[in-house]
Amino acid sequence: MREDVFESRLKKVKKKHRKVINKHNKALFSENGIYTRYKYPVITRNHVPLHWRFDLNKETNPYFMERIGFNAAFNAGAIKLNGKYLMVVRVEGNDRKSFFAVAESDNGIDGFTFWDKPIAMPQTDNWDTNVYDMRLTQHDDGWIYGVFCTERKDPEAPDGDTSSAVAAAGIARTRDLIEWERLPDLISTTGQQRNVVLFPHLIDGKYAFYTRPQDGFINTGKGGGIGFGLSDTIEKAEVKEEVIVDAKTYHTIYEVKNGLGPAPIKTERGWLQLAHGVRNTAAGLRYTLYVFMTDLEKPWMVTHKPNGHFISPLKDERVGDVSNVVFANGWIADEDGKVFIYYASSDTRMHVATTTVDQLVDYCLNTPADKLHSHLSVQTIHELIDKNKDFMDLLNF
Ligand code: M1P
Repeated sequence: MREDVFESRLKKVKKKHRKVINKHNKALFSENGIYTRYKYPVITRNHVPLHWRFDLNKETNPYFMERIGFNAAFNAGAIKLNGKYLMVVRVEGNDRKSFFAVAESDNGIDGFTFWDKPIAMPQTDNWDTNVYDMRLTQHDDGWIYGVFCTERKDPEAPDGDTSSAVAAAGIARTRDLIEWERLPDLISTTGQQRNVVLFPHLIDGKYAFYTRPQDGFINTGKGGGIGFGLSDTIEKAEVKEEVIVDAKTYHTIYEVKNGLGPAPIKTERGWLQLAHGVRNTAAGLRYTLYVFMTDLEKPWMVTHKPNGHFISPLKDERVGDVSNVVFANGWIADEDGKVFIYYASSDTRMHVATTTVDQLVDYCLNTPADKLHSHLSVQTIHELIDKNKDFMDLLNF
């Protein structure tokens, strides 16, 4: 009897898993023409390898029950290495601890499979309680850096407060995403840090970080938005001064807070930047993605900023562990100019959207900016209508 249970469950679980991994993705028609969404998520918790979940020994697991459960697979950093599209995924166990694991695909849009084991991240003297949202940077110094959020219980929390936490930027480096060297966390004088991204080049001989200073763990408080600062060294990184690159702003999609996504993509016109913006609603916080461009020489100066969101949660993406959220900390620009944007929906699963560097540059240069008032939004629409007046025949059927 027991033998039957083990074997039949193993067979069914294997079949289901294979179906998930082998699912062919399908490009959807792009209504906005800016990027293409895909039908299926690229990574979900169902992609987690079976040997991470099940004890495969019939003697010790006669009912073939799951021993370790996984809740979500999201907020992945991304990089192309040796011709493979790689995501460093935030995998979250049922125990609410997240960790990093590499998933690989040949074409960037389907067939993502996890490497054999999750990353064993070395610890500093102050152990991480939880780690997440790694941004990968292929730096000029030859290392691949992973900058991520390390979260620990707030040592100042009053007795009985088992929730207050402190967020800081953890830093580790690698050449192959397998062996990692852990460096001390970023020291910043502006409070807690999340969404920290290492810029790929030295500036004035210093390491440069995009930051997101915040007074508290959830609320950014006086932390004004996406910041930028320099550090003399990476081995003991410290940002003594931060300038605000992109401020949170009243009645925009980044009214409550914002944070940079992946390391920027260099183009002839400037650095392409992908970020998330957060606003409050009666249904809770809403996270959307936006794109802007910064100056080539002064990557802390915004040169072009299209209005509103670039990607917002749609259909199934809207529901998950933390609903109404899209978040991105990974993208890959191929040699031919194709861009793969890896975004997570509702803190649950990973998706891809594809576009090109040219399209993103065009989007930045030619999408009107947010003029921050309804009547000015109407004025912008009127301008487009006027510009179109000699071309209206094109809309006839
Ligand atoms: O739950 C939505 C996101 O919330 C945080 O982002 P931020 O620091 O900008 O508020 C992060 O915990 C992120 O992982 C999460 O997806």
